[in-house]
Amino acid sequence: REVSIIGVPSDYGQLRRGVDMGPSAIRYADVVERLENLGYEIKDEGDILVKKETATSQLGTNLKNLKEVIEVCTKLSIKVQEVLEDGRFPLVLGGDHSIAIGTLAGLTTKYKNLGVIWYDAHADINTPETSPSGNIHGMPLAVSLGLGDDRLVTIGGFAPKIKPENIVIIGARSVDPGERELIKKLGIKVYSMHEVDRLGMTKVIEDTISYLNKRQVDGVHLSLDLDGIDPLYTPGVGTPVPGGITYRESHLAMEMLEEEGFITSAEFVEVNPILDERNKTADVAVALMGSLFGEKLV
Ligand code: DIR
Ligand code: MN
Ligand code: MN
Ligand code: MN
Repeated sequence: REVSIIGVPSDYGQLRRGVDMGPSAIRYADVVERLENLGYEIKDEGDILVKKETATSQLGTNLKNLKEVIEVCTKLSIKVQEVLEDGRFPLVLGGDHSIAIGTLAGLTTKYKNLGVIWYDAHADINTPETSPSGNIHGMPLAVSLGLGDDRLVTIGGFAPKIKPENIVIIGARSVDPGERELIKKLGIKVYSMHEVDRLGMTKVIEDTISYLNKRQVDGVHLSLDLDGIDPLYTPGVGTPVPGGITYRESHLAMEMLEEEGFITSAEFVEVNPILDERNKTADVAVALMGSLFGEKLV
């Protein structure tokens, strides 16, 4: 398979600076070499141009840096669409999780019944009304479902991008009250840490695969927030939450998804080298990409 790497050096979706350096940190962790060694043809498309603004704009809303997030996600959606048109696998490196709005807008120009696996400590399904922070990285799932600020919802010119019954959230352990209500109302499938503990990761991924297969999805996007993993292993994230998925469980999840030949695009987000310990979090991200692309001893 041919893979295109797209860096998105944006930190506008939240307030902890430094996550814009995530793509560099992941490249320094040798992502290209790692995947080339697995026999893939890798094209590093470089970074989406993200302007470093000194004054940002909320465009009269409670959404922080709304104007900048719209610009970044619009550019990213176009790039993702181009990569798909070239028949390549988009591998997006964040940046904070608001960039998923752009990734999903690009992907759904091709995939009309896309499945989404959201690997995250959070549900990222806040709307402007429910958000406690105004940070857009807490909103990409809602936006992609057509809920939230119209200028975000309509990026790419159509909405909604995805269906609630095509989403599986794995690793959730910090969910806001409004998010909880919306998840219930829409009947979104969630494997919180309770289910991960109780069922084990093997069963969680088996069930995820059969659930999405039943939905007859035409592609599956993996959106992996490094804060889904326990901060013991990935301390370099802006909103760490203890009690997360382990390093081994995460590898197992990636390996099982790879065995199924299931994933058609992926993004790895929220790597913040300023908050990290010796690039540990980027190293874990690249190790997980290795497993997602078929790295195994035997
Ligand atoms: C919180 C934090 N739910 C918010 N979200 C994070 O601000 O909406 N998502 N950190 O990854
Ligand atoms: Mn997230
Ligand atoms: Mn998160
Ligand atoms: Mn592995």
